[in-house]
This record gives sequence, C-alpha cells and structure tokens, in this order.
Amino acid sequence: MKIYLNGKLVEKQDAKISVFDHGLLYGDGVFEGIRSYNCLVFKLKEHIDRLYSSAQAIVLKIPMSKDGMIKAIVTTLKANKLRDAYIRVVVTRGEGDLGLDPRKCKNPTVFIITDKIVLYPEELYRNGLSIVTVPTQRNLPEALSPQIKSLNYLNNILAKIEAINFNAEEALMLNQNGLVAECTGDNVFMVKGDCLITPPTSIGALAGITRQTALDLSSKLKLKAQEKLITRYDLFNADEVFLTGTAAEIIPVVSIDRRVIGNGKPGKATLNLIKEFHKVTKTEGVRYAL
Ligand code: PXG
Repeated sequence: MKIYLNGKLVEKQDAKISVFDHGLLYGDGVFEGIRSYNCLVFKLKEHIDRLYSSAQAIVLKIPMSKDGMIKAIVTTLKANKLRDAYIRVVVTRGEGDLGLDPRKCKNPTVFIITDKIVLYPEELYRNGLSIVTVPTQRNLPEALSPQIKSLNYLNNILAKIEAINFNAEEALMLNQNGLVAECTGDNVFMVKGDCLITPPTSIGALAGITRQTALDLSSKLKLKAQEKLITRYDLFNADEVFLTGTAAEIIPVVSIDRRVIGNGKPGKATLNLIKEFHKVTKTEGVRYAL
C-alpha cells in the first residue's frame, strides 16, 4: 500500500512521522474523510473546501493549492489501483518542540491514506441501527467550533465508548441545552409526515457533506427539508430516523435508548433516500482512470 507523505508516495511501513509532530502531541491539525465509488471521487470539491476552511480556522496554512491537493489524492488512488476507496487526508501543524507554540512548527505534515472502506455490516442497512443517548455532550460551539474537523476527536470518542458500553452501535449526542446535535461521526435526521428534519449546524453539528446531499435529495422524495431544533421527544415521535456520513452513507435507526422508532423497521422514505443516494454516487464526482 502506497501512502502520500509530504509530496512523495512511500510504502506503508515507511510512512512515518516524528513523535514531535504537533498533530500527535496536541491534536493540532485537520482532516477529511472522502469516498470514491467506481473511480468517481464523491463531492471532492466540497471536502477540499471544508479541509481548507478547517485549516484556515486554526491558522494552519496548507503548503499546497487545492488543485495540488486534488492531484495528490488522485495520484494516491491510482498508485493503489483503487476503484472504491475511503480517502483520509490529514494536515498537521508539523514537527515542533515540547511546547504549544505553533510558530516552532515550520513545515506542516501532509499525508493521504487510501484504503478499502469498512462499512457497517450489510444487515444493519436492512434492519437498522440501535443507538443510545450518551452523557458526554457535544463540545460547546463557543469553545471549539464543531465545523473544524480537527485531529482532536476525544469528545466523540468518549461518546462512542459510552455507546459501546451500552451495547449500541452509535451515540446520540446532545448539546449543552439538551438539544439533539449529532452522532460521533454522522449527522442525524428524522422524517415526520412529509417533512425531512435535521438540526441546524449552529447547535453544534458538523455541516456534513452527506447531510447536504440528503437535504438536496428531499424534493425528489416529495419531502420538505427543514433545519429545525429537535429534542429526544421529537425523535421518539418520529416516523423514521436515519444517520448520514461519508463512511456510513445513509443508515436507518430503528431504536433509540431501547425505545422503538416508528414501526421498528427502516422506513420507506429512508429506503428511497438510500436508493437516490446510490444513484448520485454512481453518476457524480471527479473521475480518474486506473
Ligand atoms: N459529524 C461528525 C462529527 C463527523 O466527524 C459527520 C458528522 C458526517 O459528515 P460527512 O461530511 O462525512 O457527511 C462526520 C464525518 C469515519 C469518520 O471514518 C467519519 C468522520 C470523522 C471521523 C471518522 O467514520 N466524519
């Protein structure tokens, strides 16, 4: 497996970075998770724009242009002969000393890993996920913007541990006001009547790219898309609930806190949305040849 590391393709065993890299010492860096489907990189421009916005927000200058980054991603995919891939792009502050001061880090570290994707097991797409509300709240947006896809995912990892401890697949995270924010690596949606509802990003949810795709597809499903504050009460009374994310795509939720959602089976709107989503991933994206 070839890894892109600071301008070169290297073998996996040679893809090493310094223990003084601030990405490791302080979680000082940003990342993106992207997918390619049959040689089409899905929403590549959107992911690259978000990566550069995350970097801008932490005053990190990515040492290459957006076009250069796109070329590096495609080069890595080709080198690994991957038609379908999960692409992880990481930019760290780089090597510094044992102090927070980012001025000591002269060269950001850039690496790109392309690998086969491990999805949730197929039966969960057919039967739906069970999720639980966890005690760990989403980071306060006033303290650290949830729009920054930073290398510090401890907030989400603690939530994931709590979900696993309760034998659930995913954690439903609330914000400081008890409002539904998102899951640990996915946005949350509900269907009620003819409305497709997701919380606004201002309450502490990432502006997910799959989330936006689902909102864009709502009219095809004759659903009215709404960004609205939602509580657990709303989810318990929803017809359908599902999650969206680059890794999970669109996955139905059939139980929350061991309470059955809707009729306990993946709903019609969710299943139709999954179909429409697959159509988009088959036809849209940045094409590369192997
Ligand atoms: N919320 C959070 C907190 C995320 O990290 C999403 C929502 C979904 O966004 P996209 O743009 O992917 O639709 C994410 C996505 C993974 C993984 O490998 C995914 C994410 C982060 C870390 C790991 O499953 N992010």
